[in-house]
Amino acid sequence: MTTSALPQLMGVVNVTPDSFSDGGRWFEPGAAIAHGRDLIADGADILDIGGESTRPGATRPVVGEELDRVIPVITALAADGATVSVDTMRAEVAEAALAAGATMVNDVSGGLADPRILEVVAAAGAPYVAMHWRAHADHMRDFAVYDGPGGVAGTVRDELSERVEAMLAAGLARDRIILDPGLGFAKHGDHNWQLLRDLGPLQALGFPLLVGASRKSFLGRLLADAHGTARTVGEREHANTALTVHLARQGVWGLRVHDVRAARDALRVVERLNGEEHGS
Ligand code: PMM
Repeated sequence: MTTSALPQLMGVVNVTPDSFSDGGRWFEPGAAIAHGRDLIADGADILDIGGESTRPGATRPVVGEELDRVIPVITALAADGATVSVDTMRAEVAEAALAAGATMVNDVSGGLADPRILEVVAAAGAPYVAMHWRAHADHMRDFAVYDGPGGVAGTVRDELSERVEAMLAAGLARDRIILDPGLGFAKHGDHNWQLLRDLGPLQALGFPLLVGASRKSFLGRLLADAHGTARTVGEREHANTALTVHLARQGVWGLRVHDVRAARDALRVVERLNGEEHGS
């Protein structure tokens, strides 16, 4: 019976007009702050606040726009005492977010989009999530090719391993690094399933893993109806709950989720099955 620690739950606060999962819902700062508070009440360990949509085909906000979106929300939620991560690829945004109270940086590009971000994070001594990434959202689909001998799992491992070298060279401490396979980023449906099935090569690198499967389109396609129409974003939660249990049992460090309450319920079940006594 495994008794490994349960994953950290990172609740998503997208302060964007166009994220594919929840674009526009929390675009006003007041709505985003209230949503962050709800996620904490639901059991989030970390709030991940982002101002740039990475939906396939999305165009990037300019840096001033991104700052205007995230900084007021980070300031308010950090002042509440929440553990705040900023979801950004930009050094300037990471720097301002850390000054506003964020204590973690989640960079979907793993330092490729703006290499200076690594120096900013190293100087702050903050934990850094480096996701597997190949290109910006407007053309990432062109890069979804994994025909090397290691398959998708081996290729993602090798490319993240190169990013780790860059992080260490920039001065990040090894124990501040968290890796993420980047589900849905320059990956077709089957690539995501192969990664979920076989996290072993990535885990063998020896870093904690964060995984973000919540509401992604590969779940919508899995659950497509008889006409092949993908299940809508809001109706993919049960599939994500199944993945929450699967990933918790694989020993991942964290899960990036939209519905924290559902994920927390699933982790309670895992905890009970692991034999940890907690009431009835
Ligand atoms: N996915 C999205 C955004 N940020 N960060 C990490 N570390 N891992 C992910 O898988 C990830 C991310 C896109 O999803 P959203 O638009 O629903 O937030």
